[in-house]
Amino acid sequence: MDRVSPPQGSKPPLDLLIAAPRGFCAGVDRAIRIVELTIKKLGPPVYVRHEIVHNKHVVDALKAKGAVFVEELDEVPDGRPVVFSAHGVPKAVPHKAATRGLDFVDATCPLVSKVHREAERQVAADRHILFIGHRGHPEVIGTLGQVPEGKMTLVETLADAEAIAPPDPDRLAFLTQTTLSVDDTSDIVAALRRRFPTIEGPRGEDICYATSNRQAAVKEIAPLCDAMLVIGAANSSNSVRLAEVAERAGARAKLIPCVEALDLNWLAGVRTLGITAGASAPEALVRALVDHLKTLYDVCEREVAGRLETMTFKLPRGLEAA
Ligand code: 10G
Ligand code: SF4
Repeated sequence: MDRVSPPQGSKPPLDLLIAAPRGFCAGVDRAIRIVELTIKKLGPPVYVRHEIVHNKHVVDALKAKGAVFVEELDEVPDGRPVVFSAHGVPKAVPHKAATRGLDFVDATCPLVSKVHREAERQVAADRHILFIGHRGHPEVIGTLGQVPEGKMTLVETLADAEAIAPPDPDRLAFLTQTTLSVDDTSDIVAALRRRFPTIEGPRGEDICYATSNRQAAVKEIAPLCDAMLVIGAANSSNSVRLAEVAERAGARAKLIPCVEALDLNWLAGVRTLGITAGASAPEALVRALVDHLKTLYDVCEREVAGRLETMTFKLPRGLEAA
């Protein structure tokens, strides 16, 4: 959809190229719905282990509806329900919740759960797993925690892939975090396949449709822009990757959580500005940014449509009719 704003007098001109797809993915949509429906079904407070998705605005909106966010299960009182975040959790977490008799709902994205099941399958087939991801990220902690200790080794960089010395080089598999840089991951996978020709793994990697579509959309518009703004949180892996992709594609780029964090000096000399949003950033934040820019500039706004997204995920059983 193309939208052109009328000229607005003496304000300086600013062309906006707004990437599509951007913002919420199907896994984020589903995770937020799960918290809302659990509150509706069981009443507040409903505890959520870790930010349901990495966005303060989403978290605050759910807090207002009766969600209480904690980092560890120990902070959940007996008798109250708990939702696990979209990023997934180590196996020990639902196990501990069950031992305590807690009512828990798993909001792990089905595409992350798919990687979890593949990890189990590869270990059952006696393969050691090389897991490509960023140390300390909750999705990485969750996936590492699907198999017994010592069965999976984290590979963070191309240098790691070149240096790693696995126990049996002929019984290997690789898996990846879902929100990585498509280009960096492809280099790492190529190095692993070159060094370990019998390694098993997905055809490309486990980067999800939403991550790769948002990166592709940024690659389309960044070369046409003087600068690019990415709406998303600093702890949002997929959002951080979007700013990196924009920089590499030739646009000065900045990740900001919301319009209030925008430093107007940063826009000095910018005639064409690209805008996108990470998979956990609500569209309202994009609209607030565009609306603010319209008060300062004579804005000509155009959405540049990339790959069409139609993905939706089913809700967990018991919540569909809540
Ligand atoms: O990009 P990350 O993994 O940091 O998460 P997010 O909450 O910012 O976005 C949604 C993506 C996930 C839930 C990870 S699969
Ligand atoms: Fe699922 Fe991808 Fe969204 Fe993560 S970014 S929640 S894997 S759809």
